[in-house]
Amino acid sequence: MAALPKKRPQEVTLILGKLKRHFGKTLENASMEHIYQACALCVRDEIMDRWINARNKVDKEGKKMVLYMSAEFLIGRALVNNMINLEIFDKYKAALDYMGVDIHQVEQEENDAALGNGGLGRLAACFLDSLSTLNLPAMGCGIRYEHGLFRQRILDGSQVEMEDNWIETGDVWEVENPEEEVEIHFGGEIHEVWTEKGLKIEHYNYSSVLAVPYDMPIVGYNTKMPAALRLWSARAKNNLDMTFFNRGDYTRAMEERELAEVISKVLYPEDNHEAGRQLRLKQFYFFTSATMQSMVRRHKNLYGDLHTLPEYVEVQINDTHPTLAIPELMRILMDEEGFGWEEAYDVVRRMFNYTNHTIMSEALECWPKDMFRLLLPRIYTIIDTLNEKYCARLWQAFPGDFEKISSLSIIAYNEIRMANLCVAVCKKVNGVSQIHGDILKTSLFRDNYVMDPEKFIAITNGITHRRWLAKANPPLTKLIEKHIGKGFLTDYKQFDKLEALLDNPEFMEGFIAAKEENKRRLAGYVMEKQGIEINPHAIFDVQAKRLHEYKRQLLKVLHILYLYNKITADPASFTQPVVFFFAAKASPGYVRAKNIIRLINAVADLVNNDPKTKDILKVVFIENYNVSAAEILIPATDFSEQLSTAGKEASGTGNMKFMMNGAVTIGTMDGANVEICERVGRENMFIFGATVEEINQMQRFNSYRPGEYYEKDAELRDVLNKLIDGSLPGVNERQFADLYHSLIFGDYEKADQYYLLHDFRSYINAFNRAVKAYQHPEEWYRMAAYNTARSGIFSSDRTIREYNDRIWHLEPLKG
Ligand code: CR1
Repeated sequence: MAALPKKRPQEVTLILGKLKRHFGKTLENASMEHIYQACALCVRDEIMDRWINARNKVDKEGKKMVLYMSAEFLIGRALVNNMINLEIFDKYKAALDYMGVDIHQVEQEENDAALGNGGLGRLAACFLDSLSTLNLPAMGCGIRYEHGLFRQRILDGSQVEMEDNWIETGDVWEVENPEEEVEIHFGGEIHEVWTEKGLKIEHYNYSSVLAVPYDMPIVGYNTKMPAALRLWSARAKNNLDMTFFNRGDYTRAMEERELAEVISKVLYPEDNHEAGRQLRLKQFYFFTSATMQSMVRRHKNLYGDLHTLPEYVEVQINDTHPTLAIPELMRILMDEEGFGWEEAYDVVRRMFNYTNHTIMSEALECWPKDMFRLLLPRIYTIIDTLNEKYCARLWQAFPGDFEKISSLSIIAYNEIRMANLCVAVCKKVNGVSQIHGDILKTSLFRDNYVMDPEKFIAITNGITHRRWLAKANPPLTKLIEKHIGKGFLTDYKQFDKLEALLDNPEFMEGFIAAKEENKRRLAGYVMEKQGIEINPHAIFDVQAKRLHEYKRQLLKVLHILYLYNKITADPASFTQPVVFFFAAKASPGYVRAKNIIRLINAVADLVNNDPKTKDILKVVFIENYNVSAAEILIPATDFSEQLSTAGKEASGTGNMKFMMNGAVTIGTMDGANVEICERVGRENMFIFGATVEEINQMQRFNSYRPGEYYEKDAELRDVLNKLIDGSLPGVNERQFADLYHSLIFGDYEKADQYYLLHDFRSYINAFNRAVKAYQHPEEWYRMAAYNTARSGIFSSDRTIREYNDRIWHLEPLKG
């Protein structure tokens, strides 16, 4: 049948109008980037009315709101996500089709807004989506880094970092609000002066930087209440110093500006690691001070009396990075608003809540006291007083126990410990999975828990199923909608309805077809971006996350070498084709992590080119893992690799994304894997490795001897020797000597700190069980679909509901 002449969709006129007015272009001479910009402007128009309306309502009705403060927001692309949430995707797709333009090509013009490192930043982004979808009044507060997380290239097998420029295509979503700028003060001296009203603190000789807010709308699904993401950008007070300019010293004339603006130039690329550098401290004070100042200004305008702040604002601190908001609000209330200490403290203690995301000691933020005092003299004295008063309380709880008091105090050994400050002041402290919450109570904050048991709670992380299912996995989403309708998009409990469909052949066929389509899409992506051909019928085994020793990408590498040894010795011993995908960025200063990337690529070279293995094993390192790559990788996955050493991964959120997209987990009893296991049962995932208790035991008795595994297990020994015997192509023999030594002997630290050799056999066993299960397609896909069906609870809508019920108590905005 000949296609009927299509009616011209109305959106065509809108897009063409933007092209003309904003860029002076017609469709014929517009670039793909122009078309992206034009579409984004159209979508923005659709958001603005709702956005303004919602904000006015919150103010008028005097609603309480949450400030979600975070140094990181890992947003990704906005265009298609916004279209889906506004339910206008189909219309725009039809309009672009009509114009002969592929919407997915348009989508790719947008650079990811990668203002975060990994799980912590992505969690913040998912939370904003859920807050908006649930119509809860919220604002995300962070830094407008000009350059987000570096782009990664792999050259000769090694990671090379390149500059990110998200703003080039991201600025279409932001609204600059220069009239709301505030001034931030660094350095200088403070003096106490007696006035008629008593003691007053004055701050002299400081240097000033301006903070200018840029607001970005965050559109939840079918929301009445788009949230705002407010990102602060640093600007100099004076663009040019005219004294120097007039003398002809143009470089000096520009200096102040350069020094000021460096504050919001670039995101620190460290995940789960604290660098303790001065610029980072500046960044944190910069955005926390700006946020507190603008919060106070708004409250005064709307309600007048600052004593009522806690009735209108909850502050959630995403890890310790925004902790300085606490002493900063004390400063504003006392030094600028005339509050006394107790009066100010009473406001502050009722507003702040802290989420802990890690127990890794290298990630717990501590600042050198002298550096801190020089940069933030007034904030220092406030923290000092907080510490004094807190120590007095500790003394009552643990009289005479100096050791305990000094371990709990905020300042000790010339360091300021941010986690202790948060625990001392905040009204709730939460872990991010049940097991992590328990570890906080029994180890990291054990003594605080004894003092304030009701303060400590656990709220398991979640992911927004709009981005991670509806956007990332169109074929599966369509299938689900066909069978249970669209209700699940705003009601995660409806995932449960899928369980009944596991016996429905039509649903199951659709499920398999969706997985196959997603695998072909990933194969196309890998071919296009990296020129690598992969077999879409192989098992897709994926480990995608930041590169960290505790996440144990190295364990996966050892396993691949094990399979390689097996197959080259006896080709009949393993015949199931598997593609092993790795996707990971390493912090540029983390030498061992970068060397693991080098190793992955060397192993890829080895197995992908050996005629004995190349049709069975394939190793693919996905370059530049980011939100957009994850959206393609995750829906195509069969085996979700979650291999962290038990007790180390606070939650993990990738694990939830994979599960929801019908991958089956191979994992340790760590973080949220434990809860995935509770949801699907041990028979629907592949658990391996030491448990937290077993590891604690080995640590307590100092009984772990990795060398013994090396000696007793000949296959393991053959694998480890491959690292240093010259088998790996393209590197010299010393390249991986450090990794080899760290596992068997250790040097500065203990050998094999992350228990790879301990868990090696147990892992192989779990992997083999998974392969066996995969070879029975009917049972396999049932298991995969069951994982999807049971994943609803990991929606961040559930998580946000819990934060709201247990901490914030906000009321949703109504129609
Ligand atoms: C944890 O390592 C967790 C995310 C989000 C990370 C990860 O297990 O899923 O936070 N922690 O809660 C982190 O980045 C600085 O700490």
